[in-house]
Amino acid sequence: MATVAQEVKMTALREKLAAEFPKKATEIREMVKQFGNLKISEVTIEQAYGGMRGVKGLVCDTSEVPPDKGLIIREIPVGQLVDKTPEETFWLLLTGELPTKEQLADLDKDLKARAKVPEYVWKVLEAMPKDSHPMAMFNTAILVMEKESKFRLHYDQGMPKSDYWVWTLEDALDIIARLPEIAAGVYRMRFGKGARIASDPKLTWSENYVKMLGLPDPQGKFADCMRLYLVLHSDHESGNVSAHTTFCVNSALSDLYYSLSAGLNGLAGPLHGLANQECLHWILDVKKKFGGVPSEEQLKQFAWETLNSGKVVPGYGHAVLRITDPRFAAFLDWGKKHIAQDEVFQIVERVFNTVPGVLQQVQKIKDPWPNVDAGSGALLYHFGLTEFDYYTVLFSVSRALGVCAQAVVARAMGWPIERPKSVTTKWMKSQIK
Ligand code: NMX
Ligand code: MLT
Repeated sequence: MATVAQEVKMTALREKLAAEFPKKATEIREMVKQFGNLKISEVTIEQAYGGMRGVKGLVCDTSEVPPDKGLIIREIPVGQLVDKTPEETFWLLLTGELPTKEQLADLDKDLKARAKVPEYVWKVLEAMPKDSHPMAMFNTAILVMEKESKFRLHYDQGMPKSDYWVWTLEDALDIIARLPEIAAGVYRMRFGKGARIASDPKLTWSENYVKMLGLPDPQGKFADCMRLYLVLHSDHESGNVSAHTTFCVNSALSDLYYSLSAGLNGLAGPLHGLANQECLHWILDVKKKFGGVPSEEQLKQFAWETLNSGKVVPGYGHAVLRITDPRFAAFLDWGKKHIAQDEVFQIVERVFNTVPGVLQQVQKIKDPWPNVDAGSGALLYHFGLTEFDYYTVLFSVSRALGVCAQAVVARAMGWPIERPKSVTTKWMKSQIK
């Protein structure tokens, strides 16, 4: 069998990781050996039945989400990353540092060399029912490419455990490089937008995604909005459904094609990533009902109507956060700068000024503040991306950066298959007695 050194080109990214990962793995091994018995969390009956909320039982080094601060990627608050590109963010997630100009250029070149989507992917998508959800199409495309997995190929050939991360990184780069073309292809196919548009080698990863979507963008503002969008959604530590599912499936050494598509199937749920499409629906319902931007009083009433009909107000609340999500704040800032006169955006602003006051009156709601999904749809809508069903695909393209980085780190650290212990309700009762 050929060695990794013979088979894989030594890019700047792999060189950096190859230098860092062994040190980090040794450091963690030593810590576990010395302090492995130290307690870091306890679990109550309420937590066991309540979605494990607040239980510290996972490790994620790519990012953290303190409830009173929001997303911090490798010690940089997300609010300080709003001028970065998704590629820079991916490098940061993996290595803990922002790339130099040369390192970034090397990553850009590497991604471009891997970007071609196999022809059979389009055939599979074309064979799907015309009214398939774009998320079902997108995730099918990722899964159908599983035969390309270099991790599986080398696992079957008996690669040593020390090579797991290298082939996971190879799969991650192959997948990430192709996601813009796949996502844009799904958009054009699903919504009858005409033939696919070719990428342009002179553009960046996210600029190409925008180009291939084919929406008019004469001043490049939509491209800038998407750059920000793809940075903001990239990671949110590892307890959220999409990250945790990807991590769990990957821990069985299912390759990234299997594990990423599994994680993104979780993102397709309305309590997770699909909330962005639900949220814009809610905002447009407001606009329709009141014929434009409503008064705060009208909005309060509308929010109560939603709550009293047993529905959630989409885009508000969070399992971890207890403040306005800094990702929402970043979108709001961007919108104020670029599309302040847009009516839909103005409704988003008014909702932000009104709805938390309503939700604060509902005792059971722990976080009345907006999350990442509360404002993004209004920006997309402004630029003519009006097909709500597609919004979670955009979230997926971005989330792939974080969950793929998490998988590479996990394989480099040699973490085992995930297998927490479950108990029965009878056992719970026996503890009470
Ligand atoms: N509107 C109405 N009810 C809410 C809301 C809301 N925005 N947020 C929480 N609640 C309810 C929640 O349904 C639960 O009710 P019940 O006990 O009857 O089931 C109760 O308040 C307690 O929930 P929390 O402990 O505050 O929240 P939890 O951690 O369980 O759930 C979310 C977090 C995000 C799922 C929840 O706040 C929600 O459903 N929000 C609206 C949907 C949304 O915006 N999701 C996107 C999350 C971000 N993302 O991109 O993934
Ligand atoms: C996310 O970005 O994954 C969401 O905010 C949900 C979460 O963190 O639980």
